[in-house]
Amino acid sequence: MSAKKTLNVGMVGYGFMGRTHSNAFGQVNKFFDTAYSPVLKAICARDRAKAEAFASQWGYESVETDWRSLVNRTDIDLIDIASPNDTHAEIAIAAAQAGKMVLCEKPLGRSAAEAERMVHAVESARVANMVWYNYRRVPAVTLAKRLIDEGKLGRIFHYRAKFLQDWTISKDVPQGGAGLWRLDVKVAGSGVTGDLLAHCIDTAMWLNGSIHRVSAMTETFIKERPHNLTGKVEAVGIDDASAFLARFDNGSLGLFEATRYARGHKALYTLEINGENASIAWDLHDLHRLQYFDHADQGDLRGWRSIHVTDGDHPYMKHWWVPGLQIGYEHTFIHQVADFLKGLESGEWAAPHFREGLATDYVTDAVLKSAKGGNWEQVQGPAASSEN
Ligand code: SOE
Repeated sequence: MSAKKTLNVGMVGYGFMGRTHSNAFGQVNKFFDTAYSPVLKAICARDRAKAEAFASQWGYESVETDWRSLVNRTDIDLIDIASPNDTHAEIAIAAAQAGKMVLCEKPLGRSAAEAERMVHAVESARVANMVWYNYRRVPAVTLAKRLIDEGKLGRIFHYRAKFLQDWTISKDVPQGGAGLWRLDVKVAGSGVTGDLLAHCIDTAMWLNGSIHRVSAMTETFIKERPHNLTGKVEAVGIDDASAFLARFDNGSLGLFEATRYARGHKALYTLEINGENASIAWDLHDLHRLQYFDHADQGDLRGWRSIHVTDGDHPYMKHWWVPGLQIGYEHTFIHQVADFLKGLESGEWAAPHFREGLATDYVTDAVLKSAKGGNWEQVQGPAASSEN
C-alpha cells in the first residue's frame, strides 16, 4: 500500500474511555491495513499534571487544558470526545464548526434535544462523525448481524436484552467528580437508561430495526448521596434501575433491563433474539461465543450450538491471531477505528453516525418519559413510524 495519510487526533478526556480510544488509535495499523495513520497529537484535560502523565504514558505529542484551544488548533484533524456526557454537545458542535471530524462517546447527548443540535452541526459541516457504541463490533455480535441479515432467523418475534451491574449498591458511594459523574444527573443526563440501556438499544436497533413505542419503569433506590464537588448530601437524580417493554417496527416485541443493583453482576450485557427459524443468544462475559439454535437441524440432533467466534471467516478475526485464539473488550474499539478509517478511504463513513446516536437518544427519552408518566410513549424523531 502507498504511504499512509496522517490523521492528527485531539482527544478530550483521559478516563476509562480516553484509554480505550487511545489504545485503539495506537493499535489499529498494527493489525489492519488502512490508508490512514492516526497520530496522537494532543490530549486535553483540565488538570495539566494528570494530562501530562497521560500524554507520556500513551504517547501524545502535546497537552491542552482548554478544549476550545484544542478545537481551534490547525494541526488537528479529528476531535475525539471521551469526557463526561455534559461536555459532549458543546465540544462536538464547536469541533464540527471548526471543520474537524468528530467522534463521541455514548450516549451522544444527555437528551435527544442536545443530540439533535450535534447532528445538525456535523451534517451542516459535512464532517465525518461516529458514536462509540463499541459492542456492535464484538465479532460474535457482528456475526449475529450477518446471520440476521442473511435471513437465517426468519421472522423475528422477540428481542431481549439486559445490562446488569452492582457497583452503586452501597449508600456510601458518593456522586459527582472524576469517576463518579455517572451518578450526577446534571452531568450524566440520566442513570442506567443513558449509560447502559443505551448500549442495549443501539445494538437492538442495529440488529432488529427501529423501536417506535415503549412502556417503562425506573427506580432510584438510594435517594441521597454525598456530592464530591459540593461536599453536601444531595438528592440523587439518576435512575438506578430501568426496564422497558418495546415494540419494534418489524412487529417483534422487546424486553430490556438495566441496573446497577444486581448483586454479583459486574457488566453482564446479554441479548437473545427468537426468530421463526432460529434463535441467537450472546453474553458479554463470554463475548467470543455466539449461541445459535437452528430449527432446520435434524430433529434428534437439534440443540443450541455454542459457536466459538475465533475463526478466520468470522468478522474481524482474520486480523488477529490464529483460529481458536480469543480477543477481548479492547478489540471492539480497535475494530471501530479500523472501520472508521476504511470509511474515510471509501467515502462511506462508518456507522453508528451521530444520526444513529440520536435515534437511541429518542428511545431513552421516551423510556424516561414513560417511567415518569406511567404511560406507553411513542418514540419521537424520524424513526417514529407505525402505531401498533
Ligand atoms: C459503566 O460502568 C460503563 O463503564 C459504561 O459507561 C460503559 O459504556 C459500558 O460499556 C461499561 O460500563
